[in-house]
Amino acid sequence: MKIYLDGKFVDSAEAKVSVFDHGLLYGDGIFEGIRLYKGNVFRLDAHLERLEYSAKAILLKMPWSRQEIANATCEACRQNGLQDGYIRLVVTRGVGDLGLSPWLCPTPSIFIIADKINLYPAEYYTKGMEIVTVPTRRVNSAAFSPAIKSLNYLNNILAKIEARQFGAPEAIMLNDQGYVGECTGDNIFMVHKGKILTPCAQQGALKGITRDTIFDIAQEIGVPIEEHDLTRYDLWNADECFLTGTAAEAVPVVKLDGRQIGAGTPGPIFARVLEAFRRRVLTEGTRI
Ligand code: PXG
Repeated sequence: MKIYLDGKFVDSAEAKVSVFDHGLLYGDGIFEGIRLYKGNVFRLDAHLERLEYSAKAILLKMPWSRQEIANATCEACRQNGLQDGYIRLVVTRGVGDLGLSPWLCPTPSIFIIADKINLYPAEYYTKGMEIVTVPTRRVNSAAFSPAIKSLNYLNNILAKIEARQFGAPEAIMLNDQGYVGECTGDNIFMVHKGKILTPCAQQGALKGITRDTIFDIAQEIGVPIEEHDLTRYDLWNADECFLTGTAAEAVPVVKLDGRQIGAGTPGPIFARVLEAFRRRVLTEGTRI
């Protein structure tokens, strides 16, 4: 496998970063997870815009243009002969002495891994997923904005561990006020009386690229959609529930904390959303 690392393609065995990189020492860096579908990098421009926003939020000045990063991303897919896959684009603060000051690091690093993707089992999409709510709360959005896709995912990882301990593949994370934020690596949506609802970023949700796509799809298929504060009570009484993310795409949820949601099967609005999503992934984005 060839990895793009600071302007060059190198074999994966040589793709190494320093132990003094602050991305490793402090989680000081940002990333994007992007999908390649049949030679189409889905919404690449939106991912690179979010990367720029994350960089700006942590005062990391990226010395590369959006076009340069886009070209490197597409080239990483071509170099590895991929038509379908998963792209991990990482920008670290770079190498610096010990101490958390980012000004110790004069040069940020960038690397891009284009690889095959591990998908959820197909039956999650046909039968629906069973998930749980975990005790680990989402970090308060005033302390650390959930919109920053940073290299520090411990909050989500702790929740993921708890999900697994409860035998679930994904978990709902509530924020410190008890409102639904998101899942460990996915945004959450519910359907109630024909309307799609999802928490806003301030309640602890990443501004997901797939989430944005659901807003466009809802408009396309004529289903009202809005951001709304959501509690577990709302989910218990939802007609449908589904998760979205770059890896998960859109996946239905039929049980939460052992309680059946809606009819206990993937719902009709979800089916329309998924159908529209699978059409869009082939047309919206950048050809490699
Ligand atoms: N919330 C969180 C916390 C995420 O990490 C999403 C929502 C969905 O956002 P997108 O932009 O993907 O629709 C994410 C994205 C992985 C992996 O390797 C995780 C994500 C994306 C791709 C791969 O586990 N999380």
